[in-house]
Amino acid sequence: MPCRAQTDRSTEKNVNAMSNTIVSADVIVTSPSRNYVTVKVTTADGLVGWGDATLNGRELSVASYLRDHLAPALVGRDADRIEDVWQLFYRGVYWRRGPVTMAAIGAVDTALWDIKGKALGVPVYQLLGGAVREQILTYTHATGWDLPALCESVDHVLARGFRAVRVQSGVPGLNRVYGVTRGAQAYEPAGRGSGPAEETWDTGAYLRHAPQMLRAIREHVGPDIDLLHDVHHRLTPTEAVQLGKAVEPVNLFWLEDVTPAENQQLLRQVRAQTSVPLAIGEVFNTVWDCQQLITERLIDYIRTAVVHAGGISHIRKILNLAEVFQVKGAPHGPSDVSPISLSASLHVGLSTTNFAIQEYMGYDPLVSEVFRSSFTFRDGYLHPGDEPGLGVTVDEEAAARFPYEQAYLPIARRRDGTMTDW
Ligand code: GCO
Ligand code: MG
Repeated sequence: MPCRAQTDRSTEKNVNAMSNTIVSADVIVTSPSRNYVTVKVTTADGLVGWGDATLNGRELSVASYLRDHLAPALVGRDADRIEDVWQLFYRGVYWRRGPVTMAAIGAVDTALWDIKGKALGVPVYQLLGGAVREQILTYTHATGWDLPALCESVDHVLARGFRAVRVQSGVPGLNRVYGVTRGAQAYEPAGRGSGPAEETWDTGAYLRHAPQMLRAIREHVGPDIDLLHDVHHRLTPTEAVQLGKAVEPVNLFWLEDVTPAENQQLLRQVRAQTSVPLAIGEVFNTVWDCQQLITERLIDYIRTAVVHAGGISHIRKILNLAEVFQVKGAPHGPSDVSPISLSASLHVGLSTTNFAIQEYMGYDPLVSEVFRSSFTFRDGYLHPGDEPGLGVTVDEEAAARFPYEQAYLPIARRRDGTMTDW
């Protein structure tokens, strides 16, 4: 027998044979008020799918990962094989997980779901099993440097129809605080420029202030409004217990990111000692990052987002695991998650039983010049709309008018200069 390589023609890719063959995957980086990274996947018969790959402060790394590594391997593949493409980019790379990789995979996955919806003429939530609810409960942010400003901001949010509101305020003695603006403008943490802004952090000052602020806001809104608060990874488990106990009477919807969650077993202490509901997970990228928190029920809400946790396919796996343990989904939805990702989250939310609430920070008006979205907001609830696919299109000419601008998230130091978690 000749020792010669044989070509099995039946497994060769035939680009022209299938109309759903991917013919291009392009990356668009645009900055209508803030940076967004978008992937555009096109099939041979002209269907276009959009995916969000925005990783705040590290946008270009994901753009490069997509352009240099995923796009060339995507061309020629069958757009119908969403799960297989996901596995290809997850397992086939050997170097797994991490925010850059998973945002890039997530964008491709989202774009392929968009294409499948368009190919079949149905909204993506129909492909995910159909609606299990009529609309999706949502919360937005209220922010005020002092209590009167915060109360005013809360009133404004309630007047817009929200029934759930995240409240963040300034801390006496600190100049800048996560989630808080000094004026009426929306909070945007990423600062344009060539390096990160520095903030000073003082845990004692925060712990003295936060419980009274939350008590005052509960008094202001009465018992029927859902109140949430984001600690943004700042406390040790012991400090988290102190805060949790102090705010139990406020009856919060949740306390978010009380500790940096790398050491997940440390959350056991917090769970054992306070009944305050906990939400964690916006910086997680895979089901393996959430596994312990979910299976030990160390949290009540898992916060992973479509964009940062491997797309629609993977967030469904996370939420399905969470359902078994009575943990609910509550995806991250700041302005640095683009309307594509928000819309994808709404399709998941409409069709997933244990989906509790969607964060909806809203967008600068310039964002809607680039992203045309069909989702609607009414009386505190969102709906993704019924357009085939995800219901978001990108105006590429408008996107080109807003070139990328370098931007960084801030960093935080304690009063003695030590770097701490922002
Ligand atoms: C939230 C988040 C955000 C993040 C931001 C970082 O709960 O909405 O904590 O505000 O800080 O997305 O890019
Ligand atoms: Mg948060």
